Amino acid sequence: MKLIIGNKNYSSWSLRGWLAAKQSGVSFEEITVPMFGEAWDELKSNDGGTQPSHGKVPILWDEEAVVWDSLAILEYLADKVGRDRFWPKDPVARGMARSMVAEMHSSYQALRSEC
Ligand SMILES: N[C@@H](CCC(=O)N[C@@H](CS)C(=O)NCC(=O)O)C(=O)O
Repeated sequence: MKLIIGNKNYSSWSLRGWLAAKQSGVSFEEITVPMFGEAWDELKSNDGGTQPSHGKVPILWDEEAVVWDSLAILEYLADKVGRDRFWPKDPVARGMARSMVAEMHSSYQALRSEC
């Protein structure tokens, strides 16, 4: 398994994918790409197929599977190793956890851009 990420300090999306991969317990190769600036633009336009979707990180490769969104990565890994590693067992807590994740994933774009 191979995870392509940016700088974990500046890319919370990358951190989310990395945390999911760590939490899965599956060993993986971590590939950090330089983000932003000319090198990043060059990599995105000339990447040899590591950026399948939209030129963003994180991206998880697992054999023939490629998953390019942090929440999709978490769900892919939950399917792979067991959902109890990722989500609370209690249905009430699980509902709250899913709500928090969905809200974070779909919202706060302006705040994130500002920060
Ligand atoms: N919805 C995606 C968002 C990914 C995303 O926006 N990644 C940023 C990380 S800072 C990125 O790669 N930005 C680079 C760019 O837009 O050129 C996810 O959850 O993985």
